[in-house]
Amino acid sequence: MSVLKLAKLNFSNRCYIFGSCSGLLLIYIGGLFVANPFTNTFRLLDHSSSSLLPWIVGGDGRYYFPNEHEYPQGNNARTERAMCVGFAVNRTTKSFKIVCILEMETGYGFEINDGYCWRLSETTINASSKSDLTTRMKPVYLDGTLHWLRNDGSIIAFNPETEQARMIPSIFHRESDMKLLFAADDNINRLTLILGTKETISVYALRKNSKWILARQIKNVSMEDSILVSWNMVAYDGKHLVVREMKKNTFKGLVHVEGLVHVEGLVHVYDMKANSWRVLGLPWCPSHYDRDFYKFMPSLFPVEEDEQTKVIIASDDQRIRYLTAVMRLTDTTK
Ligand SMILES: *[C@@H]1O[C@H](CO)[C@@H](O)[C@H](O)[C@H]1NC(C)=O
Ligand SMILES: *[C@@H]1O[C@H](CO)[C@@H](O)[C@H](O)[C@H]1NC(C)=O
Ligand SMILES: CC(=O)N[C@H]1CO[C@H](CO)[C@@H](O)[C@@H]1O
Repeated sequence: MSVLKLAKLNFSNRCYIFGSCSGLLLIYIGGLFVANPFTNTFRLLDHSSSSLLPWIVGGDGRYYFPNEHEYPQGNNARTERAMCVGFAVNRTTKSFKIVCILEMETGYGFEINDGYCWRLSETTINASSKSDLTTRMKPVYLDGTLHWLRNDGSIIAFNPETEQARMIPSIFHRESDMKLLFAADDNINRLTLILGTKETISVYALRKNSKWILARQIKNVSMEDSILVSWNMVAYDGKHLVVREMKKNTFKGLVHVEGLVHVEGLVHVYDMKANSWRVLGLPWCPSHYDRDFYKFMPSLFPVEEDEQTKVIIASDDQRIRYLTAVMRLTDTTK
């Protein structure tokens, strides 16, 4: 597989993709679903007894969290805390686990769902220094372990199978104008940190000694300052780096609405082997949701449950219409 498959997230109250792993999506559309877009199958999970998810997906203005942060809006909680939800698929057993990282007074705890129930892992981990999880930076699943990045560059690693947690004390220095992407290089099986300025994008790989080593430096894609609204690095797999640029609409003939800037998104892909940029497409995407891109690799992994525990959903359920629409986004034949 040489090309990144992207599933674009259409962010609205009704829809949020939490994760994509081995061809399965963890997605919220009025309910929490695990879906396989390739086989067009899905499964509804009960998230009501999770200590984190109702707070993230709720939208009624009442939010409470163990550390007593209050968010006035559900969408805020969603955009800023959705990265606490990790999604992992075990390719051998073809089973999935959802892991929520819980920030507590002195450290972190983990809540796990294996498709049936939510439970708190006995594992907790204390950090030696205080640093927040990097907002909106999705956890990276590598070597059977979920990794969450903190603002100081250290990483919290949790293995959903063994339920062992550890801190990786890596640090990096980031200038305030630098863009950041936490990812994995699938070729060399290493965690990767990508720091970008408008001129240069630097790719760092994590060594066994917990040091970030500069692996690669590439020139940015040329972006026209006069029409550039924002840009971000949104996906990386070791072969390709995906950059999303938001720029003022330059199409002629569009009715200009006063006070409203027409913004369009442009997706650039850098081929790490060919050392070249190309334009992937010009999808419509809302300007403020930079990170809503997902690597997607079709698989035949099942999501169905056994008949006894199956949650029946009417076929005309509104949520299924949305879910089907989102699953279609990943159709790579179009
Ligand atoms: C973390 O710190 C708390 C309070 O100091 C302590 O009770 C707990 O045992 C510690 N956990 C670990 C895993 O060290
Ligand atoms: C998948 O599950 C099996 C059985 O529990 C376990 O031995 C294996 O380590 C798991 N693989 C990963 C990558 O977690
Ligand atoms: C926006 C911006 O700074 N673009 C620069 C990207 O890098 C090229 C050289 O590779 C410059 O010419 C552009 O000005």
